[in-house]
Amino acid sequence: MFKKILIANRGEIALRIQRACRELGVKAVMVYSEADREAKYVKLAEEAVCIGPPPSAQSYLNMPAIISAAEVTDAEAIHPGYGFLSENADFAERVEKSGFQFIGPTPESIRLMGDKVSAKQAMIKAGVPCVPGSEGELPDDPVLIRRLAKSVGYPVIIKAAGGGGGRGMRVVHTEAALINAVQMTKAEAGAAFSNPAVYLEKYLQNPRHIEIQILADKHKNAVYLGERDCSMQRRHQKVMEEAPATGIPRKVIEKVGERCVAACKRIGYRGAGTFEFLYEDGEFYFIEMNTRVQVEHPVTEMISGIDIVKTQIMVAAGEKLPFAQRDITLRGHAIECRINAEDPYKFLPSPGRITTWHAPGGPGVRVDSHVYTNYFVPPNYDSMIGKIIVHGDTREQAMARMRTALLETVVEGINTNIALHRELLVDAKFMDGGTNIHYLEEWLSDHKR
Ligand code: MV4
Repeated sequence: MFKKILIANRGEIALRIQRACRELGVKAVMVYSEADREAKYVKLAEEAVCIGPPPSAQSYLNMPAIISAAEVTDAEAIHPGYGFLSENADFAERVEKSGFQFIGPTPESIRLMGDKVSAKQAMIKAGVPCVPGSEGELPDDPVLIRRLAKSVGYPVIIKAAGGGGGRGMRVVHTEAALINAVQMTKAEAGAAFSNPAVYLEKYLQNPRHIEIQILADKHKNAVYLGERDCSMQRRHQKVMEEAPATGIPRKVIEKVGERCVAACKRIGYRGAGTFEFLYEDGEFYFIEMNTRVQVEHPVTEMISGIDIVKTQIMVAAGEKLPFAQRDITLRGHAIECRINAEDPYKFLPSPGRITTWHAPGGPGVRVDSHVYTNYFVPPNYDSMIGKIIVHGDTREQAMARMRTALLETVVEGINTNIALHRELLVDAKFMDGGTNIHYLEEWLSDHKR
């Protein structure tokens, strides 16, 4: 095992990784920007290094500053968390060239999955079900594009190879709009991602967003830890996640989970990863893979009893996965509410000083947050200030526990989206389960104020 690792992130995930290090007996070096100097996880760290001024570009995205911090503190490995440099293949490469272990997959795997065209091609080869569409990048010939779209059937969606997470895509409903949409998407993709390549898929109109969590080691072992339903989202920002997904037969999950594991083995994937799928009419369709730990990983930890962050560190150190697929049993139901410093209905960021922070507790309640009374939420970063995660024997019990947890939570001094969560947890359709990716946005437009 490593003696010391550097945590190249901030906020709740920096604290989450620090906790995993303490449990493993690994020393953790925190890095922080000038905006995060007073954060408790920085103060409580055995070692911390300032890597620059508040803007991310000069701190949490500053590769030389982060690698220098690892050098001066004699860290052996770097954990990137999520966001920032976590899915930057060039960073992973520079980390390894500098002699450190990147806690995550190889730069080649990150690159393969970062290009959505090569990711999809790899998945097709590995037998993972994908959305029908172009086999690779779209050709230039309008005749070929029209022929393809017609054979797939309208509506279709044009997506940038360099996009992902909702960036660089356009839905097309008619042949008349097709070629212009392709041109526009290519131009935007060229400007935004320096890669004008686009691909085409059938547009699924009412899918759910279901993702499969996997863990893999350096010895060709891989497992899946079931699924998460992340359909409750607004503008590609997830709001609430849960596991298991209501109404999807276990046999169907097992089949797609086994496909994901096979894909991991085929591409030599290692570390934690998530296969994102759209699920419609009983079928799974792969859309993207995330090559990092995700915000919503605690939902899976709660139903599996497996510490995903600890496992990431263990497999990066070369250890074998300490469990096989048959050892993994999923129990009960978990729900996560992301707590954001924002106006609950206008969604404008609400940074500033938290004058009261009272966290919930009780059976099956977990709070992953770095904030505290008198903490100042800096305006420079993402507005998420923490997550409340609950576990119960059933979905009903989990929802009841979440209602209690949200009732107990007190945040004063800034606005948060807690009121939105409270309303969603008594919404009849949400309570029935199985709502799709459009449900929250439709609900918001029906509940305008
Ligand atoms: C789609 C789709 C429908 N059909 N692809 C959006 C984010 C990116 N990961 C892929 N996205 C979508 N791809 C096909 N073929 C609908 C979406 C989509 C979406 C997906 C997951 C979660 C929320 C979403 C919100 C709008 C659109």
